[in-house]
Amino acid sequence: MAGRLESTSAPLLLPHLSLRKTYTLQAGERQLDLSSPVCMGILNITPDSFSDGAELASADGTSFRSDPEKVRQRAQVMVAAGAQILDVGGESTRPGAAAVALDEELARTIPVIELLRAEFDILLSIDTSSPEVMRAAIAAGADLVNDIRALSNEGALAVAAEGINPPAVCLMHMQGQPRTMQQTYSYDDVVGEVVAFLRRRVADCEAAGIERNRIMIDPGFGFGKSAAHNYALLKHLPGLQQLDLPILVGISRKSMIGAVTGRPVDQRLAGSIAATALALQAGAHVVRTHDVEATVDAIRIYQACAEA
Ligand code: PT1
Repeated sequence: MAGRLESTSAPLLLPHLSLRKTYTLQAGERQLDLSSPVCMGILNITPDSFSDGAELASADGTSFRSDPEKVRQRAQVMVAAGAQILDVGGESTRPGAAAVALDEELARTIPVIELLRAEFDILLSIDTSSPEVMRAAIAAGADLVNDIRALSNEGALAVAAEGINPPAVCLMHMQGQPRTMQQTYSYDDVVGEVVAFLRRRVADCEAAGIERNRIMIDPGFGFGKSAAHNYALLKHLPGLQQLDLPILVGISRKSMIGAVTGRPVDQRLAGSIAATALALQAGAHVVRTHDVEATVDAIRIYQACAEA
């Protein structure tokens, strides 16, 4: 890598390209090579138009159930487009969303993990904060626990550390709780506070017995942050590299894209991809997205540039 950069006549035009560290994430018994960035496809099992979950609904019932055939198809399309992780979530965590009952979250997510595990040889992620859901999802074949609350619920750290081949974990920063997080937030130094928070949670994980090679970090775009906070975090994403862990970003279709482009959720693809390219250049290793095909193209363009 360094040799390639030295051979160019205008060194360090894109300085972050030379700073990327590579990792291998241990996730259950699987390994994820992060020497080039990877795409995590979103499979939201929620009655939520933002996330397309509504399209996965089965016809009947008052509680939300997904149609297995639609889920399988959506997953198949994402895997064929190059997703290396599928992130299954049963609790909407976008701004304003209410909490979901444990039984409902289990009923939404566990059958989906089981069906995906039977069909796909890729990393499966469970997007939850509930230790009960984590344990059931891991038993059903999940390799990664993606927790917007960074394993802060009682018992979550212990579940994530359990067993001989524990899951990987993604620790995310959030200020407040999804239902109200966009009503009030305050920072003196958003980048410094996010880094300090993640550093503490990583230390808590290690103290609970979670090995470092199973940990990813995430600044939590849109979670208790203004558009300006989100863009400060994107600009200063290289600052997260001081924790020496893989970095996951979730930008896809979020209000930070709408705030700048003025576009509604269904017209935010171009803006999301532009922000993704910046995040990749700033060192992101995993990109969580609804739009796998376009995101994988962005990753390929980034990678070609990095290797030039
Ligand atoms: C994320 C993420 C996530 N985002 C991880 N998990 C969501 N690790 C769910 C908006 O501003 O970034 N990282 N799980 C979705 N949450 C949001 C938040 C959706 C904000 C939309 C917004 O529009």
